[in-house]
Amino acid sequence: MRTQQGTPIRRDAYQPLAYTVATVDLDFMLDPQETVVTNRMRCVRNPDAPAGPLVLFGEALERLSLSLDGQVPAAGQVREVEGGLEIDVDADEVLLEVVTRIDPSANLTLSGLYQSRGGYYTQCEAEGFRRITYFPDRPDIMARYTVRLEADAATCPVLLSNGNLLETGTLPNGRHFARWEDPFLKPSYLFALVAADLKALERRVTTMTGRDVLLQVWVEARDLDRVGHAMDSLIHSMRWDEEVFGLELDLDRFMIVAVSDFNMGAMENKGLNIFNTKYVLANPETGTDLDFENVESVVAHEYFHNWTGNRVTCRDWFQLTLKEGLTVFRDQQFTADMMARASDSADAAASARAVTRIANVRVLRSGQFPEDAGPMAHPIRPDSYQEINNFYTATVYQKGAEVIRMLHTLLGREGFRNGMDLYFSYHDGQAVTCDDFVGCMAEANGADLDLFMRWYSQAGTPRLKAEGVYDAASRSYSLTLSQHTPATSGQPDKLPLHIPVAVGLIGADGADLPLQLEGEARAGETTRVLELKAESHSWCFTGIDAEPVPSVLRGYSAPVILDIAEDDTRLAFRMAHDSDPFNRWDAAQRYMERVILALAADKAAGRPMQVPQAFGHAFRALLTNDSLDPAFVAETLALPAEAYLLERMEQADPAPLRAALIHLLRELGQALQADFVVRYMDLEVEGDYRYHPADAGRRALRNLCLRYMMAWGGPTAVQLAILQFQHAGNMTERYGALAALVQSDSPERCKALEAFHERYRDDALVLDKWFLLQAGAWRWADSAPATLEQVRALMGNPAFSLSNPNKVYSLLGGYFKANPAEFHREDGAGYAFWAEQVIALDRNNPQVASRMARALEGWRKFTPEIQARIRPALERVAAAEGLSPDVTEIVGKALA
Ligand code: B3K
Ligand code: ZN
Repeated sequence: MRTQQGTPIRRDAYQPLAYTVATVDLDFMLDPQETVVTNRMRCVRNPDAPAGPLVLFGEALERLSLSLDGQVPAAGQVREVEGGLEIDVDADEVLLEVVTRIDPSANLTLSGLYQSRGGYYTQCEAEGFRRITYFPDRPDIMARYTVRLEADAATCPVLLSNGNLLETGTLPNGRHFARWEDPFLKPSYLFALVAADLKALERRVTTMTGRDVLLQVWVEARDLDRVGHAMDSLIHSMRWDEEVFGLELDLDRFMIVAVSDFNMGAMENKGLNIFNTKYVLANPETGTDLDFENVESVVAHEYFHNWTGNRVTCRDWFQLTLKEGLTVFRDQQFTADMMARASDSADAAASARAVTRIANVRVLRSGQFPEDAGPMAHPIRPDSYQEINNFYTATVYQKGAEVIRMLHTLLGREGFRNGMDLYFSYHDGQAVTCDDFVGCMAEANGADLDLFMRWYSQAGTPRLKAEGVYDAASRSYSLTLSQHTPATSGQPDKLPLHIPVAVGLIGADGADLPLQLEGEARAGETTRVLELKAESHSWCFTGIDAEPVPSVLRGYSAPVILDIAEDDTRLAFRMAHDSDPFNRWDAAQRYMERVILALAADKAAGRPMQVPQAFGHAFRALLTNDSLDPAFVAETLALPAEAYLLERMEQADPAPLRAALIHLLRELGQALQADFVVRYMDLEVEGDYRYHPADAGRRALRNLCLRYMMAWGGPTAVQLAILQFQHAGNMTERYGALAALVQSDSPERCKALEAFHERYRDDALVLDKWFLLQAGAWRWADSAPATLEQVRALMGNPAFSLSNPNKVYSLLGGYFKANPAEFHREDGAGYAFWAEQVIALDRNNPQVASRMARALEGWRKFTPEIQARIRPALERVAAAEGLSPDVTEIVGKALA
């Protein structure tokens, strides 16, 4: 049975259960405080498992009755054990009926069955189903479900569950019911129900084989004007999966439901996806371009899970990346294709793809690299965990997607597709492992991927070193690649990985050279994928007339840190000429990172800060280059994330880093003011708002110009910001102007914040932005109020609530995670506040508390003085009474 609290669960301890479940028939009598769940299931002995009792997990359940084949169990036949029940069964098959009572209104964990704004919703992944009824709640138990829901007709006119609707009817006392049947086998984590007062936007579409299907997006009536984009995104996702992978929707009805209180982004329940409102609702007045993009990609992600996750699922939770890494990769490809498709030239399409890739890599570098360098470092397939909910990580998701992308790079588009086809032909309807997936990729392509499997077992970000030597006499260029993965907690020794490295060589005129590898017939390509499989290997390129500039890791072909000796001139050269847009962006970011870290070092040492002139020139050259796609330029001139920069410091120190960033923004804002103004004026988007990459790119660069100008804060800048704020035709412009004002010391910032609040006071999602912006505010003048005091004050705003995850993520998450200089203030008050809030949150919602707790897990990267201030806060949380396993694991690992 489930282990004792605090003992880790190990991947190598996997055992199939002695009894599985063939069919489940659930009956819900919904009531806010006393919901009664009757669960009748046919349990069958598993011939492939060692003999043992029937195991049922259960948590926070009140058991009203239990029978076996209609009989009261014999004395001692049913045993209560930690985490559930064990039942001795003689027969190969038994019909078990268990009736439980639960209290949805008191369920603030938002796991299991809970209430939000008067409705009932479920969240079962990973282990929420056991909070609804007793069940062998593991992903390898796949069963057929039928569900009957009964609720008050006035407050919950809509009754939904997975699959197809069989029957509805009215009952006495104002109640009504619905019966649903899911024709597909599914694990319990994909179960869902919704009973609420909702309205749907509906569309009927025809699938690739000519089946007519019904699509619905369910929201509260007041939000119906914000669901069009989610519906379009769903239809685009369906088409894309048909075209690219030959995968069709397998149900007659597919539903998306939006709920305001939700721990994560969304959930892929079979046929009934439940979403955080943040990833469904978007219209021009309330959603930014980024919101539109996020809605599209999350809708796609959850839809794609229908095949990668639902039809083929995970054998155990250690295999989580099997569905998550693969599905993130699929949604990234989808977004890139959608962006490219909307572009009006091949160049624009290539740039749009690069912009998508850049966004993916930004998330990896700022979210996953720190994780890989801290106490929570784990392979994409972890070896152990204490609380599975802590392992829905950037490593499992984002690095997992990079691992799938490497397979795609190594096998090619067609080879990858063949591997996917084989995967579904072997494993449809099964719960499998990552080895099964990679095995199909290998078999379909006759490829040897044994070495590649190390990506699944080794944690830590590999360092890739590239060194080139030009030999004029032989007209050859030799490139040596070597790799090294630093030790991570629990994994001191690392082995070499199989790394695809895309490489190009740039000639003095800025054009790519055709590549000819010594001893190889094939020639002419300008980018080659080199496969590094050992600690070090050299490649020799021939027929090269003069020393080239190498462009290594094009398109970011592997999730590694590239170490390459490049002086400023070379970086500026690649920033201007690299034909690979990703690497061109990367060159700019490397240059900017170098400048920022040098400024921070000057600040820390008490020396005056001085932005190098050459950098200013290179920056200006990009800013004024109007032949480049504005979206790309915006990415190139945007600051690297502070979280990533902290990772790159010898000893992380947020205060001088922040001073460096402010200095850089101000200096550039002043020196290039005229260029910023010209660009700003040119980029105005005419006409009605449309979510389109070309328009979004212009708005992004325009907002970036405003941000630099406002950092300097001349009167023109202030005037432009106020005008944009007041006359914005959409949220991207309004929010962009507000952000520029807030990130400045202009007295106008307060007025703008008030006006924004006034305008959107009843709009929860827009207020989340308002909270986030203030939580993330930098201090541009010593006289400015401290952010912590602002955050505390904002917690008293009637729109704020500790029990709404979105509010917590915006205000507290914004402060703990997106504002390092203010959070790590010298008096340690930020840490005391953190401890207080983590403990308070943990009483109600351990998953949310744990996410906030993770803000300090990387504490050992900071200077010794900062560490000394953080430790007591960690110890205070660790010592708190009744701490959840979720937070216990995080602070335990941090302090270990
Ligand atoms: N599979 C869910 C995540 C569930 C998180 C549980 N703590 C959403 C997704 O990845 O699509
Ligand atoms: Zn997912």
